[in-house]
Amino acid sequence: MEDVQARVAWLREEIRKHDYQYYVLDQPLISDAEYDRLVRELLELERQHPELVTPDSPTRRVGGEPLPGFRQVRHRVPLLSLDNAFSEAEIRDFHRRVSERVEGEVSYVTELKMDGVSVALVYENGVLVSGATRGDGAVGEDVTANVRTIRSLPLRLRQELPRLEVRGEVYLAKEVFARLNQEREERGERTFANPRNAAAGSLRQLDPRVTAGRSLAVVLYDVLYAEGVTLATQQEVLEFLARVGLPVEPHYRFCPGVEEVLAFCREWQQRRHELAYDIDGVVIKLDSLPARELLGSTVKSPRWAIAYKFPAEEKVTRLLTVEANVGRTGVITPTAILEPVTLAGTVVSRASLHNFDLAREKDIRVGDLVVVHKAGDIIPEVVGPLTESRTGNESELVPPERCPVCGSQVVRFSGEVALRCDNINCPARLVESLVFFASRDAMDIEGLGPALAAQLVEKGMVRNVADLYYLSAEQLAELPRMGKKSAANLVRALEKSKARPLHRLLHALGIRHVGLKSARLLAAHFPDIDLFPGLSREQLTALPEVGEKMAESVMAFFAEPRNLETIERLKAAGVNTREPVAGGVQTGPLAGKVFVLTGTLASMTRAEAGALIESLGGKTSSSVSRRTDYVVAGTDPGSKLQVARELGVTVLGEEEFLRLTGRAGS
Ligand code: 9MJ
Repeated sequence: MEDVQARVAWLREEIRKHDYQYYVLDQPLISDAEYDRLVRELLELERQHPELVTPDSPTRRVGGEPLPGFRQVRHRVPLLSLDNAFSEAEIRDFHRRVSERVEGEVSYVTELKMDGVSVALVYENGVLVSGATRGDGAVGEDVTANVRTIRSLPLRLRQELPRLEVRGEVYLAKEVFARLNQEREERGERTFANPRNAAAGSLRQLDPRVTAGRSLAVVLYDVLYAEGVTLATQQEVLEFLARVGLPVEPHYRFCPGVEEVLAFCREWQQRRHELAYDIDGVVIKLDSLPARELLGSTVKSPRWAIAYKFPAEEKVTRLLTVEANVGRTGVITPTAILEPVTLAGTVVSRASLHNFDLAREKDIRVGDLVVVHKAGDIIPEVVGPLTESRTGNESELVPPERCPVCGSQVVRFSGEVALRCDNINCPARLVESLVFFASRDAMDIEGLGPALAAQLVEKGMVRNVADLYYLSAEQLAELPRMGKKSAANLVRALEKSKARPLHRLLHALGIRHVGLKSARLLAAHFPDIDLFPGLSREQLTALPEVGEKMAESVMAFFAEPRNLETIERLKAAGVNTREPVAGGVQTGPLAGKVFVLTGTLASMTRAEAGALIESLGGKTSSSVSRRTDYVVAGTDPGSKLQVARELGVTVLGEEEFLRLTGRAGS
C-alpha cells in the first residue's frame, strides 16, 4: 500500500511537471504517448484505490454533474477595471498625471492586453480552491469547476503558500476560436462574435464537461493577496507568478520611461497578428508597487495603470458577389466574394456572412461598399454596408431555394438560422456521410475510413451510401494503396454489415437529431424501414423522448425522394431494413442484463459480442460497477476483471458466455 501511495505521488508530480512544460512553457519533454501512459497509470491506481484520490490530482480536472446555477462570490480585493487610452497623446497625458504625483524617474511595465475574461483565483496551501469571474468587480460568479478544466492552470502550485489570490485573463487561442465557430456554423448554431465572447460563454457553462471541450487558456498578471511574500515591483510580481508555476504572458517589458512605453505600443500594434491569441491593446502599469499605493484608485479604476487600445482594423472594399457554400453537414452558408484588400496582415478576398438572415438584417447587397474586419483577428467578416454610397445598382441577396451543388430542395429546421441541403448524397456531404455510415456505432464496416471514402467519391465509384454495396473486390483492388487482400477484406466487411439491425441503419443514415439511442427507440416501435415514410408528426411525437425537432427531421428525411431511392437500393443489395422483434429489446433472454467485456474472445470480436448481447435484449457498458450483472473475460483481461471480483460481480469465461447466449458449440 505504501508502494502504491508513493507511486501515485510520483505520478502526480511527473504529470504536473509535464503539464507545466507542455502548457505553460510550450517545451514538452516527453511524447504524447508517454504522457498518456502516465495519466492512464494514475487513473488506474486511483480507480483501484479511491481513498487516495485528492482534489488536486491532475486526473480531477473535470468534475461531475452540471451545476444548477452559479454561486455569487464577493472578491476579497475588488477587481478594478482600467481606464482606456486611444492615442499616443492620451498615453503621454497618463504619464504626466503619474509623474506629478510620484517623485523621481517613473518606470513602467508594459503587458500585452489579452482580449478575454477577467478572473480571480485563490490557492490555499498551494491548492487551487476557487475561481471566480470579475463580475462587477466587487461580486463575481463562482466558476471553480470550469477554471479547473483549463489545462495550463496548475491545480497545485510549485511552491506551497498559505494563501495566494491572483488575477488574470481566461482566453481562447485564435485557432481554437475559429474551430469552435466552424463547428457551430456546421451545426446551424449561432457563432460567437469574437474570442472574448466565446471564452465568456465557455467559462459560464453550467456543465464543466462542455467547458473542458473548449480548450480555454489563462494568463495571470496580478497578485491580489499573498501571505508570506513581499513583492516590490510589477516585474517581481510577474516573475513570482511564473516561479510558482502559473502561466504568464511572456512578452511583457520593463520600460524605464514613457518613450519606451510608446515604442512597445507601436511595436505590438504591428506585430499583434504574429500571436496565437487575440490582443486588443497594451496595459501600461507603474512598476513600483509602493508608488501605486501612493497614487491609489478612483472608484472605478487605478490611477497607476492604463489600457492602450489598438485602433480596430477595418477596411472598406466592394462586395462583388455572394456564393452559397455547402458544408460537411449540409449547412449552406453565404460567403462574400470581395475585391481583395489587406486586412490585419493578410489579403482578404472572401468573408463569411454566417447566414442569410444575418446578411439581410444588415441589409448587405451585392455591389455595396462594405466594411470588413477580422473577428478574433482571424476570421474575415463583413461588418455592414456603406449605404450612403449606393448607386441604385446594388441587388438584394436571395437565399437559394435549391442546393447549389446537387439541386435538392433547401430545408430550414425550426429554431435554426441555417439553411441546409438535406440530401445525404450531395457530393459536398458524401465523404463525411460515408465515414459516418461505416463507423463503429453505425454499420461498423471495418476498413472504410476517411482516406478510402474520399477516393471512392473522387473516382466517382460511390455517389451514395448504397453504392458501397455494389463495389466488387476487383474494382476496389485498382485503387491506389489497396491490395487484393484488403479489397477482399472490405467486401467481406460490407457483406457482414448487411445483417445489422434497423436501428443501426437508421443511425448510420445520419438523420439529424437521431442518435443511436433514438434510433433504437424508433426501430423498437416501427420495426421496418418501410413504415417510416408514412409516419405523421403525431405518431412520432407520441413516443417518449421524441420531440418536435426530431419528428420534423425524421419526416423531412423520409420526404426526400433521393433518400427513398437510396433506401430502395440498399434493400436491393440485401441490406437488412428490419428490427429483429423476437428477442427484441424488452423481451430477450438477456433482457435488462448489463454486461462488461474485457480481454480478447477467441470466437468473435468485442463489437460482435456486444451486438450479440444487444440482440438478446442485454446492454453493454464500458465500466464495471455494482449494477453490472456479468463481466465477460477473454484472454488478457484488463483491470475490469479485478474490479468485478472486488465487487462480487459474476465473471463469465468465453465458454460460459457462449452457453448463456445460446452459441455454445457453434
Ligand atoms: C489583460 N487584459 O491582459 C490587466 N490585462 O491589470 C493585463 N489586464 C489588468 N493586466 C489590472 N495584462 C487590471 C487589469
